Amino acid sequence: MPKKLGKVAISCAVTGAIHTPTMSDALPYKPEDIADQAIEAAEAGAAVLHIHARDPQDGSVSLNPDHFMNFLPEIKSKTNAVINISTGGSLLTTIEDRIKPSDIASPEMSSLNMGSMNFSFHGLAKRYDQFKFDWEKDYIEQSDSYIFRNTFKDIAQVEKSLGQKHGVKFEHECYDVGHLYNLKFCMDTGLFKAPVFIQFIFGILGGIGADLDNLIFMKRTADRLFGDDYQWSVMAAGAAQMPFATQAIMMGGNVRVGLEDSLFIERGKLASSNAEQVRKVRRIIEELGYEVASPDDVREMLNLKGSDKVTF
Ligand code: KMH
Ligand code: ZN
Repeated sequence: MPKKLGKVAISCAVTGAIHTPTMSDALPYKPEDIADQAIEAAEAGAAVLHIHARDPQDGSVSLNPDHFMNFLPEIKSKTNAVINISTGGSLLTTIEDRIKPSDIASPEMSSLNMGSMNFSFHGLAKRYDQFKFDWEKDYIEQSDSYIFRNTFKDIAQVEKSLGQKHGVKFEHECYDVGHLYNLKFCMDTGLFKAPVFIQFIFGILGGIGADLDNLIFMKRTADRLFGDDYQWSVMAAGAAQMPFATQAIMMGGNVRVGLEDSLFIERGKLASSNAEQVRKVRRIIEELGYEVASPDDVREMLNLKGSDKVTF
C-alpha cells in the first residue's frame, strides 16, 4: 500500500456573518442548531470549529457573549474539536465588542483579520424576492458601504486582550497580499510569534479574487516572508470553495469549509448541512492520498494551550 501523504486539518466555519436565513434553511442560527451542526461537522472530520453566534430569534449576527454561551458548553462536551471564536463577527461595531465573546470564553483559537478593507456582499440581495426576517434586505444591500476595520491598533488590541491575557492562538485571516505584509510587520515588531496560522481568503468582494494564480501568489509571498515559520489554510467563498480546497490540499496546505463561506455542496445545489461539506472535503483529502488531521494534531501543530484552559 502506498505511503500516506501529510495530514490536512479541516476547519469548519459553521454560520458566519455574511449569509442570512433566507438564503438557506440549512444555515443554523438557533443555539441548538449551531451546536448540532458543529458537533456533526466535528464527527465528520473537522478538527477546528470556527464559531460565530446569531440572535436566536431572528438569525441576525450577534456578538452577545450570552448567545455564544448558549451553545459552546454543549459543543465542548460532545467533541474534542478546537474551538475558534471569531473576532470579525460584525462589520458595524467596535473591535472591543468583537473581542468580548473570546474574552469571556477564552478559547484555544480566535480569528484575527489582518487589514482594513471593503467587505461587500450587496450583490446577493437581488437573488431573493422575499426575506424571512425584516433586517436581512437592508443588511445585505447596505454592505456596499461597509468598511471592515482592522487597523494595526485594532490588531494589537486583539493580541493584548486575547493573546497575552488568555493565551489564545490566532487564525490570521488574510484577504489580500498586503495583509501578509501586515502580519510580517507585526511579527517583526514582536507582536506574534512563529508558527503563525494563516488563512488565505479568496473571493470576498473587497479582497483578492478566487483565481488560481492568486493562490500561488499568496503562497509564494508567504513563503518568502515567513519561510518555514507558518502553517496555512485556504478558504474561498461561494463556488470556489471546493476547487480551492482541492488545490490547497495538493499544495500541502490545510482547508476551511462551512456554510459561513459557501451555502452550496455543488454548483446550484444547496448543502444540507456543514457536515455535508466536511464529508465532501474529507473524501477529496483521502482520495488524494492525504490523511485528515485530528484536533490533537492541530493542537500540536499550532502549540495550542489545550481545551482544559477554556472557560466554557
Ligand atoms: N467570513 C469570512 C470571509 C472572521 O470571522 O473573523 C471571514 C471571517 C471573518 O471568517
Ligand atoms: Zn468568521
